[in-house]
Amino acid sequence: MDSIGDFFALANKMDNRVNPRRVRIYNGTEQRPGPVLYWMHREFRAKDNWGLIWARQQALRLGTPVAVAFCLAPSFLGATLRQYDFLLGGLEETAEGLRAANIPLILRSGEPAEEMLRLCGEIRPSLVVTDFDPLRIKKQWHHTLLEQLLCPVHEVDSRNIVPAWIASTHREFMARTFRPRIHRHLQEFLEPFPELAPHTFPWTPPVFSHVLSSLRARLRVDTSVQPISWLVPGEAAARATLETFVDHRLADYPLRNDPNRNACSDLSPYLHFGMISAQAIVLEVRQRGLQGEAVDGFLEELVVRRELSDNFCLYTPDYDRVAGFPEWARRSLAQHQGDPRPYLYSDEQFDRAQTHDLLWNAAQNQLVNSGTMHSYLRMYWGKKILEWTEDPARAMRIAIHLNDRYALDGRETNGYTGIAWSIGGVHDRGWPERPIFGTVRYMNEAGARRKFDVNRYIRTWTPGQPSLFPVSGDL
Ligand code: FO1
Repeated sequence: MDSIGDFFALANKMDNRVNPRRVRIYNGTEQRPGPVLYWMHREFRAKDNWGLIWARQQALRLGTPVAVAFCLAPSFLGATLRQYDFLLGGLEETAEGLRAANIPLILRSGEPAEEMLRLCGEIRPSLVVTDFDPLRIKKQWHHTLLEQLLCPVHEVDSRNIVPAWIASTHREFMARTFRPRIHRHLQEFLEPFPELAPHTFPWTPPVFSHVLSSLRARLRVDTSVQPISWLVPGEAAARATLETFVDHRLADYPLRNDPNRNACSDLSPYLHFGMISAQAIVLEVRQRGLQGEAVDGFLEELVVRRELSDNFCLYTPDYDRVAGFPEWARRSLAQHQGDPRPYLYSDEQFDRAQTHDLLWNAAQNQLVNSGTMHSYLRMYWGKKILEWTEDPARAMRIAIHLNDRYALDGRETNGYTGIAWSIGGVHDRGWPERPIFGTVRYMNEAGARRKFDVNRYIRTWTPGQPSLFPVSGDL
């Protein structure tokens, strides 16, 4: 087999239920004997995982064993015990799902790309399959691997229904232009997942792996942000949350802009850690024959907006900086750089929810105490940080820091994109010009009061008030 075309022809010939257009091939197609290794670093699930299904199929074709590897990074973009606790809390279940398919989960710890190279030196794989992830740090991991690995590396997009490189070959500036691209490709890519059948060739190569309990002991992260207790991590809990949402809350989804109603899906942390597949969620909703405005709104968020976030981070290297804003917003914010700022707050005052604005403080308290924040309030919260800092660069730094530190779903393309929308008008249009914001959309409490009972939300999320929501620790 000497060409990519031959490779795909062969892949198509075998009972290939993974669309090869979900796979990007690096390091050629040269394959020596050896096991297949799937490095799982974005999609922490055994079920409905295209990268895993592809890796197993390649191992079947090669007649070799296949294993999955997870490497615990000593630190990861400011993640605290809260996020690591959730991630590790789901891993045991995934390990069980893999074991049932005769596929070991190899646990390592250290700098992930370096540690994966060490593992490859031990097992000498014929092929490494890895998760697509457009974040800068992941591109570095991927580059390190490609620099030193001799065997082919297959990158599989298991996050998006329509692979990011298929949905668009460039940065999209509005959901309006991106939406038709997604809908055009759904026919091809919104297909059911094959079951993960037990693998024929048992894993024999001797290889070192931590036991999961010892991984926790290896954490060197900030433990002052406590784990949350209101959401159970793992694939089964993710599916149960989906069932509950679809059965009882999807109908209320149009009310999602009311932070006092628990109308959100609570699926965002599971989607962030890949404990559930967005494609599986869409298939579930479709299978139930659910339709209407609520379903359309939910699917718009789950598919178009999330895949637009991957598009933004994939094609905008500065996705977490002012340089990533659209030109009109960057220019307008710069023109208003000198505008007087009636309020300016320090990092600590933001972190401790000590601003003059009770609504903003309540939103910050919800983030700190529950690890999540209602999507409407995330917009308000980000825009006020722009208003109360001396420049957009500092606003971006603070918003990203607080979101990554406290949110269960921080460090996610969706998060970076949402913050860039709030502060820098990404995927938004220009609005009537005003101080500080320029033509970036403005939001204020009066607008919030037209949407929901602000006083009730403030009571819920202000220390000392009887809280209606389950929170970890004291308010
Ligand atoms: N991915 C890893 O491969 N190893 C880690 O130790 C790790 C820690 C981690 C902590 C918090 C967090 O939000 C993400 C973390 N990730 C880790 C990456 C992560 O799974 C993905 O990058 C996200 O799911 C983004 O999709």
